[in-house]
This record gives sequence, structure tokens and C-alpha cells, in this order.
Amino acid sequence: MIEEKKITEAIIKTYTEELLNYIDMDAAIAGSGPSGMVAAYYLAKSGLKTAVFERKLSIGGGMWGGGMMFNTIVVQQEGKEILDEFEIPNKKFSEGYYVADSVLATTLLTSKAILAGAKVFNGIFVEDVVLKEGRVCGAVVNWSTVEVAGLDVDPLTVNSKYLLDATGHDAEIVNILQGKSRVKLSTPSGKMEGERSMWAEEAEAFVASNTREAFSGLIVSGMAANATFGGPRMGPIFGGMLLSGKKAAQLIISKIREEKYGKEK
Ligand code: 48F
Repeated sequence: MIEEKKITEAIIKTYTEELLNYIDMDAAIAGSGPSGMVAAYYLAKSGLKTAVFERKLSIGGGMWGGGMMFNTIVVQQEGKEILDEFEIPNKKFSEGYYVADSVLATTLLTSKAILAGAKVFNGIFVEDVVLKEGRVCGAVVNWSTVEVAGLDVDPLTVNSKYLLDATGHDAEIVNILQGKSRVKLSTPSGKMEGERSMWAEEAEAFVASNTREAFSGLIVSGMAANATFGGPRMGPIFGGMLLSGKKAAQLIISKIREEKYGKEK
């Protein structure tokens, strides 16, 4: 016998328990694009309690469509180690350039991150940060349906030791923080620098060195890093996004360790 009310009870009870479990965590990630999911994987793998909040139902951000909807991604030599870590089948196109199926790459990043222990809450967006005594210490979240319907419904908050802005080109979280609280960011001007036009090589180098803390407690990765610190876009080459996710995770891991055990000598 199948009972409708059992199905309802199973869903509500399980989901609510999960959500309650994540009202306090080590790392909250806004956005499930490639940089966010790679970060989620490495954070969870290191044992940190990690959740991803994604506005859409689908996970993967801008990776599904490859370049102009030709669903192939290109990854340069430096990013190949991450393709291999996630067991994403890839082949050499020419010296230093690897290609992979963007659908398979997206689904593997997603499944491996979840299997490593990260929790993904889709259909929920980050609409603000919790800002206390000059430090970001959580995310303010709401259902995306509330946003779409334009309803005037108060959000809820989750605490996190670190919040990662992996929201892509719009760097939504940094923009919200700066717009609302007029804080000084760690950018050259102290403000959002804004994304520059295409220059693939420069953009890939830029994202590697600018995956960092934009404000106390708030790290940026992927295109959000380039938009925050004033780097160009790179188009459908994804090595920088993957490596940025890994670097964001390493940064958060070392900061949390440092806060717990003190600086390594
Ligand atoms: O844009 P996106 O894929 O982020 P990324 O990791 O990668 C960029 C590349 O895909 C590509 C590129 C590199 O070659 O230029 O664009 O930087 O994914 C960002 C995700 O964040 C979600 C959005 O729906 C998308 O899935 N998102 C954006 N704002 C919010 C959000 C928010 N406020 N709360 C939750 N999710």
C-alpha cells in the first residue's frame, strides 16, 4: 500500500532535518557553478561542514552550455589534474588543451561534491549576508520562488565561518555587501572593480591570483573573483574556474585551521 501522507511526511521530515543541520556550518557557498562545486568538493572532503545554495533548480551555472551552446568545454594543462580528480573523461585536443563533454563534467562535479559530503540546497538564493563587528558570518537565504513571485517574505539566516561568493559574473554577494553596508573591500579601490572584456590568458591567470578574501569572512571564486577585483572574462575555457574552486577551498581550510590551532610555523 502506498500512502500519500507517508510520502509527504518523508519529504518534509528529511528535508527539514537537513536544513536544520546546516543552520550552523563551516563554509556556505552561494552559487553552484564550476568554481562553487569544486570548492564544495574539496571543503567537504577535508571534513568541513559545507553547503551550497543555488538559486536555480539546476546545478552547474554556466558550464552546461560549453561555448555558445556547443556543449564542449576546454581545459588547459593546469586544470587537467582537476578533470582527473573528478574522473571527468577528457581528451587532448592539442598540446596543452583538453576537451570534455560539458554535461558530463557538470554532472560529475555535482555528484562528486555531494558524495564527498557537501549538501546542495537548490531553489534557494542568498539575498544578503550576516555582518557583525566588521565580519561576514553567515548568509541570509530565501526561496527563489519568493523572489520570482515578488513576495514580501522575510528570509532566514544560516551561520557560517566563511561565505564563498561563487555567483559568477554578477558577484552578487560582494555587490550586496558593498551596496548595503558601504564596507571597504580588499580591492585596489576598496570597491567592486567590475569585470573587463575578454582576454582568455590574462583572465585565467587573474582568477588564480584573485581567488581570495574580498572582505573579512567573505571569499570570492570564479568569475565573481574577476568581477570583484577587476579582471577580464575568459569565455569557455574552464581550467581557471576549476582551479579557483580548489584554491578557495584550500584558503578556507587553512583559515579555519589557523583559527582553531594557531598559525603554522
Ligand atoms: O556563473 P557560474 O557558472 O559561476 P563560476 O563558477 O563559473 C563561470 C563560468 O560558468 C563561465 C565563465 C568561465 O569560463 O565565464 O561563466 O564563476 O555559476 C554561478 C551560479 O550562481 C548562481 C547562479 O544561478 C549560477 O548557477 N547564483 C547567482 N547568484 C546567486 C546564485 C545567489 N544570490 N544565490 C544563490 N545562487
